[in-house]
Amino acid sequence: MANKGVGITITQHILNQQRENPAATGGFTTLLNELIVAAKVISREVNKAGLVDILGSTGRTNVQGEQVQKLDIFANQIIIERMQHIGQLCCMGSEEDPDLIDIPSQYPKGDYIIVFDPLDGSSNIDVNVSIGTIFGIYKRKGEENRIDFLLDHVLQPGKNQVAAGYFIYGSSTMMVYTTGGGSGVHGFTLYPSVGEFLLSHENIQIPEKSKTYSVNEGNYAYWDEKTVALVDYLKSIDKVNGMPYTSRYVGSLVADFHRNLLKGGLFMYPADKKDPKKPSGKLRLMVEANPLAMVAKEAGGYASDGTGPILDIQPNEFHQRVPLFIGSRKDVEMAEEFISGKRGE
Ligand code: P6P
Repeated sequence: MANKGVGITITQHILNQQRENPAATGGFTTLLNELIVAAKVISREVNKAGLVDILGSTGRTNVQGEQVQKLDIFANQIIIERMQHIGQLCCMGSEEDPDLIDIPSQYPKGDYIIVFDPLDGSSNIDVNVSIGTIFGIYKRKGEENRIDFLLDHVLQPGKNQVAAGYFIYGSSTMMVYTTGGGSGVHGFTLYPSVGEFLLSHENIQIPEKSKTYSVNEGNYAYWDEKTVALVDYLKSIDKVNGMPYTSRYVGSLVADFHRNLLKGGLFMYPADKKDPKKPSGKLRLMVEANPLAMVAKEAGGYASDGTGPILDIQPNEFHQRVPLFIGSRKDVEMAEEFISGKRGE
């Protein structure tokens, strides 16, 4: 049997999407392709992290006050380096940087904005648990170029994203992304021998109801009574509604989200009283909740802050945190009923 082709590459898939958009200029294709180059480089470093001296922390802390792992810095720098020269961005926002990142003056600016968490779940690097890069892409709201005036263009509701997705560095490296508008959610697996992401999960649809919940129950004592009631219900015996659910929690958002996207599940990071400085929980609206909420919605799922759609939230600051309930649509709607007080078994 003659060797068949390599199947559909991510480059081919993006070009096909570009051809379906008469207004497309190719700029978006350039942006995604360079982001993919960054992810390939990050994947290579993550996969050899155990072999070279890039494990362990740098002793620094990031804007979130978290210990920064060397790979965090590396991933952040690689993405910035790959993005800044393409002439498609007016600025960038990273979970690792307190302020917006400008485009160096030697490069032209463009109409897009990319926000990203360069290496989410980095505390799992040393124990070989899957980690990921999360990204969301917006268009600026006008011709403004000066970084001092671009924050207003960045702080847009997640429903304005023109694309969103993630890379997961695990037993294999995958890219999952959507360009919204019913275009679907598609997954690509990196074939190291080819050096390309090949289509492996076309048009991913998340089951509308699941039997799995993901939450860090170590925070139980810090939750409010509505969150306690929800989680207690998920663990109760209610055969009619499929309870108790099984519990799966990796502690790496991309790993937990990806499992639930493919198999169904309810991921939660509720508000808690653990840290008075973080009353809305740990996860960030712009670089974690919004991109994954777009993916979830396009795959038939849903994402809520417990009272309404994540994608409708008007951000007030770039690093703001938000309670997150995301995954199978009916499960998230049930969580909303508990958190909004409409229901409390
Ligand atoms: P906790 C990893 O540090 C992260 O930002 C997400 O990837 C993950 O979902 C969450 O924190 C885990 O937080 O408090 O359960 O350890």
